[in-house]
Amino acid sequence: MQIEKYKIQAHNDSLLAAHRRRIENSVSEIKDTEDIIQKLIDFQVAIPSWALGTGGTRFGRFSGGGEPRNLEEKMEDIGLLHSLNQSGGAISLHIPWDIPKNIASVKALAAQFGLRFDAMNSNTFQDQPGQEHSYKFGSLQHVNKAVRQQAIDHNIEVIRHGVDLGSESLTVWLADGSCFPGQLNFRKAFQNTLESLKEIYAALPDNWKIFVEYKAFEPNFYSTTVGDWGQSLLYANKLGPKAYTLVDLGHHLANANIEQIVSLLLMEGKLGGFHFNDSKYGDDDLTVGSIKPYQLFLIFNELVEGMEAKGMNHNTDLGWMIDASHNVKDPLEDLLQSIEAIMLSYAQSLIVDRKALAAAQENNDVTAAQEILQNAFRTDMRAIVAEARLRSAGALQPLALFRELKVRENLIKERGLKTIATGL
Ligand code: RM4
Ligand code: MN
Ligand code: MN
Repeated sequence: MQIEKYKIQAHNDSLLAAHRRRIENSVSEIKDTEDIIQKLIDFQVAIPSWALGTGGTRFGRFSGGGEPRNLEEKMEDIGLLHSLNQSGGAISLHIPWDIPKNIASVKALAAQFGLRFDAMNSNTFQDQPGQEHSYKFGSLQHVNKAVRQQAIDHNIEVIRHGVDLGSESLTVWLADGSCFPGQLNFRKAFQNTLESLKEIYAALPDNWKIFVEYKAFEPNFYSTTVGDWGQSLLYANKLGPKAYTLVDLGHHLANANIEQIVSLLLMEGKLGGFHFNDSKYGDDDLTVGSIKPYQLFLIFNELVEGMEAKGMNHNTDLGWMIDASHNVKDPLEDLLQSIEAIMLSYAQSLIVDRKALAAAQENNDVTAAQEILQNAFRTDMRAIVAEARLRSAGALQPLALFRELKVRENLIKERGLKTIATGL
């Protein structure tokens, strides 16, 4: 299914008068709105190929219907989403869940939907049918070189698929670790992992980056071999200039100060990728901004401040991706909500009065500093974000239009009620 342009146009026309009133009000209250709108238009977030189906937990999975049955249908879903909000113009593939069968036709489809191939993701956390060695006790860290080699070869194969598609980065997330004290020699596990990563690093094309993603716990519950940003940064530094740390919002221990982490990683020039989601307890993979919107804003505030300090391009110099699992909501609706939350936080972080904040910091004026941040966070940026969508031919209200057009009902008609997407 595709959404015809005239339907988006009609939807926008019906809402235009009310939108005009709101945007005029915002423009009169907020400085530099043209610059902000342009930045919002440029900002694109990748959608992972595993986020289009219903997610599940180890207790169960409740399929919602009309799930994409193959890579082409997943791309079609992202195309739908992108046509509604014009902010999800990239796809991130997980191999082997989504191995492209026909490169030329997959590329043509991507071009048709206006999508680019973002970071490739390898998978050595599951055993695949016919695989020689098991990853039960780890992959790149494994005590047996043959297992490590298999995992290295897999990552190199993922790079090859990425090269075919025009991707320029590899994200390595490892489930490696241990479940019980004594199970692992921490130093050996680290060294094995480092050596394995070095072999993968050596296979990277010149223009590629490798992102080392960390996670504090799960599926291993005693230790994780890339468990936090310190460990990830150690690997990234030892690997070389093409290696970066990837921050996934759900991969920290409770109450970690993620905004401080991203600030320092940016300072070191070692923040490479970012996975958006939200959580209350752990790696919950909930809709972005649904639980802790202020934290999301504070993180964006540091991202923008840190990128500005380094003269980085907000859109292209970091790999932005949503990494969420949709267990009870329609995945496409959930993704529309996530992108909206990202754009709102990004927009709010762009209006922080940085000069005044720096002055307050220099004067130890704690109250003023807090006021400056909260002023930005409490500013309603919805009309500005909608205006950016309008100018790039998206819908003023993507979620409302998604429902009006009965997109899910149509997908169920096309694909059936019982389809299951590959993924977790
Ligand atoms: C992991 C991690 C990875 C993602 C997998 C599916 O927890 O967040 O980025 O690829 O889940
Ligand atoms: Mn992730
Ligand atoms: Mn995760």
